[in-house]
Amino acid sequence: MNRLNIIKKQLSGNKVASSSSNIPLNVLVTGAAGNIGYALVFLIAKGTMLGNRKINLHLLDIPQAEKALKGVEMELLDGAFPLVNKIIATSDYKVAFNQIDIALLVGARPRGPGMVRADLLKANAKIFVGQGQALNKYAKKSVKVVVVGNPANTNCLIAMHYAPSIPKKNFSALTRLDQSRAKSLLASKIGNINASEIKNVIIWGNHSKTQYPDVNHAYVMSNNGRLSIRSAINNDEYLNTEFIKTVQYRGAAIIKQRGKSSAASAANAVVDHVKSWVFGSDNEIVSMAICSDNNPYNIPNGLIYSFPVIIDKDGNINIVKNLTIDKFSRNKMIATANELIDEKKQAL
Ligand code: NAX
Repeated sequence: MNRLNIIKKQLSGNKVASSSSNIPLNVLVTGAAGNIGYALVFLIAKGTMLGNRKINLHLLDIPQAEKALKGVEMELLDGAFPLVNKIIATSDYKVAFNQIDIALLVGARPRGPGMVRADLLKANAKIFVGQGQALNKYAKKSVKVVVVGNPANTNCLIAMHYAPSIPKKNFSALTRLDQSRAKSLLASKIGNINASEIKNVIIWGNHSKTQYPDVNHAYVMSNNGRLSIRSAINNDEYLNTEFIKTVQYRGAAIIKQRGKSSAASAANAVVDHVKSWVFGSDNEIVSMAICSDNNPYNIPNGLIYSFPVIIDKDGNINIVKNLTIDKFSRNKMIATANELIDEKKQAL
């Protein structure tokens, strides 16, 4: 055996014994050269999303963004991340979607000058038809899909529609950022507690200004056990008006301050969403927009609608049943469903 072969043998002997958890997961990030993509890929590379699992990062952007995408790839390489097995930066769907385990569909067309919402819906519908077809053709059938690009719920619906070979339960859109925003706002209103101590806040419906952040089932732990958020805050007028509006308009408020839309907080929410889906939500209610077929709250079928869910350790998503819904909540849940029905009519 020559010296090179001896070294190779020694090196392979040093590798961790192969087990399913050492097979790298293929993670796709679309719009990887964009605002959110730039924050997200480094969180993933560091292991924040999938723990110790090795990953192959598939980075997709449009040909016009190839130069910037190359820069992101170079920085990822410069991070020398131990968990990153391979980086594929491309504008080719066939390469990007090949055998992926997780699809983070962040890239979308922003609203341009003179564009009305209907134009935006149509422009993005085209993108998500293509990405749905690519999922159908090239991804693993077990792929977990998270749509972030707006209008996220309807884009997700389109992708799901064009990927009939992948189970509907594998599709989701992000409302975790809205949930985190709501928790943080409640924590600062109560004072002296951390947002993570607020449990079971629900986001119903669309990731838009019609979303309904619902605190009726939320609580915080006190010395005497669970204290409902309504008791802790003791101001229903605030909770039924200003609180809801602040969460609904938080995205716009960030744009006003930064001159750009939320990026790091959105990336953080994507990580939380996937983490809950892969490792379970630890019996806590979290919100994610999923297919509304046969849901227990009489929301029309055929939408991607944000529900309260609990996810078990095997990644099964279960909508939390039997929550009491008062008239105020019901009206808000219907209003946001109606917006989704309208978007669906325009986009499909
Ligand atoms: P940027 O405009 O910074 O980046 C978007 C990236 O997507 C660009 O690099 C662009 O070239 C790329 N892209 C466009 N079409 C593509 C295609 N067909 N395939 C692959 N890549 C494509 O936007 P950014 O701030 O990163 O936001 C991305 C999307 O997330 C937007 O639609 C935004 O509205 C949405 N958001 C969704 C949130 C949610 O909670 N669901 C919150 C944050 C954010 O507003």
